[in-house]
Amino acid sequence: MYQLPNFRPTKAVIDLAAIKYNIEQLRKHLHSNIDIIAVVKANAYGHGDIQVANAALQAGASMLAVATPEEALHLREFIKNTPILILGASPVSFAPYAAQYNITLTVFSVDWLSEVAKQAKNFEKPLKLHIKIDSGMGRIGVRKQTELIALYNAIVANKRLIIDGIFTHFASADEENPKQFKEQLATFKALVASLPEKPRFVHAANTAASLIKDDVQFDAVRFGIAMYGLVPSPYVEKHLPFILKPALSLESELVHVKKIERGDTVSYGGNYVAVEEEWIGTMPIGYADGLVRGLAGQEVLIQGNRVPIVGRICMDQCMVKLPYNMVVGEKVILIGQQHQEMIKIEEWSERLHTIVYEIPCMLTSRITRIYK
Ligand code: PMH
Repeated sequence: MYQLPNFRPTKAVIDLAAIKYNIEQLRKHLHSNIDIIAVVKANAYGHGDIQVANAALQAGASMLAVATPEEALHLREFIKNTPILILGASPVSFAPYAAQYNITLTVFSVDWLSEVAKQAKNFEKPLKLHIKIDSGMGRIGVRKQTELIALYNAIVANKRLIIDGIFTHFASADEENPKQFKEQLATFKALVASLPEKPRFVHAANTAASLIKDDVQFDAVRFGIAMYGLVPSPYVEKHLPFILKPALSLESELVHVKKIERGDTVSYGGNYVAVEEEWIGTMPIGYADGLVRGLAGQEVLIQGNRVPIVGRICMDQCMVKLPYNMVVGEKVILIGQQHQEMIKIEEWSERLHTIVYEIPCMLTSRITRIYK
């Protein structure tokens, strides 16, 4: 793939070996006949869809899952034969493209299906479908047995449509209280059992369910966040069956270093005021890169020291308070390890009162992803 040279020193480094390691560990943890569906939606949670998908396939995944038609078509340009499942709703107008490019669609509405069925005779190849069950997530999916059977019959009646799978999604598999998880699992199992014939792929488990729940592997698991080496929740962290290796680090460099005097201010609003002589470094990363303003005060690593971001974060730049004079070009780690110190994605997500998932997704396309 053609990549422009990277002049700006701000970059996300993606360790594909870590991604492979995480999948290989999952492979060992699962029963041997279970397929791994690598969830690479949202540009592989911000890590880079094609590179992550290839690494995942090399490590033992056999299917890819995305959220939108655009994401599926982008993958298909580079990855020819692997099944790609779109987990979200696709417009009827996309169905002919899906059939042509071997992209599997999620179906949960009889109305949608009858519109697609009308066009199906013109499809170049049969269209593969996975039925989505809403067992309690309340997002998309069939909720009642009558709806499910109607959908099933409508698919079976059309020779150009194939029921390749049926699946559901858990709302709270990563939480300590198992009540909702158990109810969802029972609902899903009962609905699957009501079908005249089991589709090839029954799947339900996300990362949390794959790692810490029993009796939930069915034919395949959908592995997302842990593939990137991140843990869905503190509860899952306590029960992890194997260690995960984070794949993403974020780095930059000092582009300017200066001494300021007591009373001097830093950045917009002038609300960071030096209380003594201070060394201030400037880094070329800001909120337009995903270093959102709520991260003011967050520490970064320089020469193995924890150093705080001071003043307001600007669109393209921000400032740090250095412990002493340093040279321009000094490396800065915003996420990752330097010497004995480590800044985990969890540190950012806690500061921002969010989940780890959101952090790599919010690094914008201006940040070049480098692969190692
Ligand atoms: N399957 C579906 C349908 C999903 O929506 C997701 C993640 C996964 C599997 C993978 O989950 P994991 O990353 O926990 O393994 N979806 C989302 C979401 O919609 N918001 O955050 C994560």
